[in-house]
Amino acid sequence: MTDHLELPAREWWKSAVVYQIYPRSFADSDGDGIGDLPGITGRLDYLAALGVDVIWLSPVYPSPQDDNGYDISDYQDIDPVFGTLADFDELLEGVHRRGMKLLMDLVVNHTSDEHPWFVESRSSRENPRRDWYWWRPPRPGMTAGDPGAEPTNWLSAFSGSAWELDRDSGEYYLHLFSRKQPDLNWENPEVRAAVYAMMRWWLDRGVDGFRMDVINMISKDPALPDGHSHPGSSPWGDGLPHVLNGPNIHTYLQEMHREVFALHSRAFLAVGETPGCTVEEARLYTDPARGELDMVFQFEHVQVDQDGTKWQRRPLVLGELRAVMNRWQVGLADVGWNSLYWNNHDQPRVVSRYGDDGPEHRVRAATALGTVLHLHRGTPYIYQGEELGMTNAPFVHIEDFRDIESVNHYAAAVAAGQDPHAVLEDLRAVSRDNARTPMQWDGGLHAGFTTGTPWLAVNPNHREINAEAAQADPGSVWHHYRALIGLRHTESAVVHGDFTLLLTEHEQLYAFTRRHRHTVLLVIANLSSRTAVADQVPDVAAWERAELLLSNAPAPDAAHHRFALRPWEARVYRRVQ
Ligand code: TEU
Repeated sequence: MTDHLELPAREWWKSAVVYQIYPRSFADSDGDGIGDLPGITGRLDYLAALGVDVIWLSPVYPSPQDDNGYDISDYQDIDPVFGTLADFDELLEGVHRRGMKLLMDLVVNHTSDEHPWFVESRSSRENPRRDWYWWRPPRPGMTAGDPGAEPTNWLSAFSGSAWELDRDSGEYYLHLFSRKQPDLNWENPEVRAAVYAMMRWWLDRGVDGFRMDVINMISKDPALPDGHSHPGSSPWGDGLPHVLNGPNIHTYLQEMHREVFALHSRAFLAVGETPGCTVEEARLYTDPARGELDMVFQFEHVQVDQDGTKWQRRPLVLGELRAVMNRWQVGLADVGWNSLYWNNHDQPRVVSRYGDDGPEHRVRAATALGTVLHLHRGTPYIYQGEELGMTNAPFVHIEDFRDIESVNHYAAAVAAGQDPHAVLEDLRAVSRDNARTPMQWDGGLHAGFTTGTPWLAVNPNHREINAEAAQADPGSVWHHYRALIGLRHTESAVVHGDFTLLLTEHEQLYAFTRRHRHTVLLVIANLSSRTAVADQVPDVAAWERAELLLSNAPAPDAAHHRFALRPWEARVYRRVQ
């Protein structure tokens, strides 16, 4: 980070760009077809050349891999498939030596069912760790195992009931995700103390903070009430209102801050993944005076193309996306801080989802979307391959998918009578596996990801879309992302500037200004595959004469009589007033 941006040390992350690595798919060093820590270490110079400041590492802890590592069986070691703690220490040293920081993925809403804590908890009703998880008897008047005997009518995120019967004890345990991911009971102070001790252990090892998995789910409504029935999927009910942003969430986060982060002089980064979080709640989570989180991942902007669940797809309406992004910019303008993302390991590739991934427009669309995102106020997160304009994958059969969420949804939807072809279409569009195909390093065998058989098929378009080709091409998405990162490190208006949305009704253009002291930036992008006229921009004549700071297309030819942008063209102008 550059101190001329005048940031207090504890807010270093306001001028940082974070790069998310999904280790399983990033770089394989030992030929087993699965990415690993030495593979990441071997690619640190690539990340340093891109210019990112922070690496967020998706889980590499010991895990049965039921949910690709988000089911943890030991919080203080490394799964052998990814390497060893010595490999981790070598990676961390390499990250720090290059002036970067590293965040671990903290998954403490739930453990694996193979974690010793759960193994003990399920061993008997009298076990001292029984209350470390959510155990409940069958619904009153019903027999364990009978349909509907589950303690609540909640659906899990991965299909089926959120309760699993343990026949030995005749009780059910709660799992908001897979049945191999039992939810920890954060009401129990012993659970909280154990989590905090583990967090301190990683900070003492030198990590620089955490991305906190579904952290706003750790406080549940202790009454565990039934949810309102899902339209068309009864008898199941929606448990989310009873597990999101629960009654003790702020108490727990403030306690975590006191028991973990406040004990160190270093400035860390704590970013919470908070599905279902509103702007109002984010103001509470990220208000620095409250000592909770530095920023959150909200989900509203990655749900504007959905009608209810992610499988109920509808076309993107630019105005809706723009309105959501604006609401979050305005809502956190005076307190708190935004995270900025389009992609992660759970979301389809944005150039396929909100852009145009055809050969004619893919590069422009990817760089236009990147420009819009990175010029907002907040901390941008780049997901591996986004900087290459990687696209969704051409999955064909259900056997091509690996993600538990997708595989379970297909089985449940087809069993419920849905057309398998239609369900496959939904998977092709929004399956999390779209984000998890191996990183495309070069145009050779398996895209240079592995010398073995990749755990998930490499996208065949790696022959054209790969890091080697992108770094050699000044007009690539990679070089544009590098320029965006550089702008954040040098232009104080990108970090500190206010945000004013323009052209709020335009169907193609996304435009806004960022103003800081005497500098004003105009960001304008044509997020469509047709030319767009932009002469309604206020003070357009002055902007036409302004300095063109960054663009994803050759300078507009002088013949242009009007302020028009070509398909997927994005520009950043600067004026000093
Ligand atoms: O995701 C939580 C979450 O909200 C996701 O279930 C998301 O809604 C869904 O994947 C959209 O399709 C976190 C992790 O990012 C995810 O990979 C894990 O599967 C999940 O928690 C359980 O740990």
